[in-house]
Amino acid sequence: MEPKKLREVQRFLAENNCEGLLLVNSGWAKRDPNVFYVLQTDVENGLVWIPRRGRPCGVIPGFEYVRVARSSPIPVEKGPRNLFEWLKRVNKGRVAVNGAFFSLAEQSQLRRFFPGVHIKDSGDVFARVRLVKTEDELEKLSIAARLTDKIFAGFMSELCVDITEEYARKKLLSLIAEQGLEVSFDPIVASGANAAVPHHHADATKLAGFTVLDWGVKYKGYCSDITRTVFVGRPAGKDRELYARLLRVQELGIRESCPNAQVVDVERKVRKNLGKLSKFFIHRLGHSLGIEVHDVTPSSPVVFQKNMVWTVEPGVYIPNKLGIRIEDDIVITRSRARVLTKFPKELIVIK
Ligand SMILES: [Mn+2]
Repeated sequence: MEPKKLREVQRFLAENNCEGLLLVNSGWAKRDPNVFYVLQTDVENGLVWIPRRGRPCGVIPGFEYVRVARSSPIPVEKGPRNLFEWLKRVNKGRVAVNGAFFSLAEQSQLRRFFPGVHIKDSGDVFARVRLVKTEDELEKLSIAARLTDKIFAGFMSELCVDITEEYARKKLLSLIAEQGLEVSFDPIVASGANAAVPHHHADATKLAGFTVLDWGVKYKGYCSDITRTVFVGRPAGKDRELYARLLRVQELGIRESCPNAQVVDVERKVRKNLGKLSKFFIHRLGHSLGIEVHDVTPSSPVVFQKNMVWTVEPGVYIPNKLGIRIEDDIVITRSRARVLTKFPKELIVIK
């Protein structure tokens, strides 16, 4: 954890009179991304303890200890059978936890060792810390984007008429695996009327008409997220116009994303420019990007700042008819937005 980020967490602990902040992973299905953020590796089970003063520490079960200790940027210790017992050494009564990932079952385990413990929700602390990326994170995110561009070029050349969404999705998955990468989420391939459903699950539908391809990879735990919409078949003039309109608006969204701009204001401008089509734009303009593909953000309105990484992804979804979405990943610099995903955006027609 960068010293500046650590200080931000510790300031919260001091202000709230907590001994420290406890993060818990218990099982692959219940992992707090903040544990990855601190340890920079995935553990099935483990604790992270961030004391009010001093360095954070990882508490890892014996069988995982050697692997984690080798790569962790913070000191780690081999934990006892019940990891919570380790806390006896450090905790005196008031603990902050990440309420979004700390279960009632964990709460009762904690109370077994500390009957009178006072538990405080850390709320937005990590959301604020993770919002602005470090140089190291920016490098990983831009490599993820670069790899995405490269894979997309290969994927496009595999697309043709007469294949199904599911076939295209599997092809993409194999191209990602060939690069030794993992997906940042299950790729979306949505064609024709299916594309009107933003999170459509690929099925046996043959590609025809506007086809939304929305996917991303993880590089060292850091995500990319890109969407291009291609046309399979022969687009009519009005299809090309609709696509061009959305592309202009997407580029406007990128231009308007600069330091001190409110995210909601950028979205408002995009909607205004979509005019009557804005009623078919049924989701947010974008989201933060980091170790989660929809990275956690504070509950208060976000103002763009230098080194934030965001997506810009307006879409038009006409129910039972068509869907188009164009998405890039951007990083906010001192004066503007720099685009990380560089795959071309002119309408690709597949015949
Ligand atoms: Mn996205």
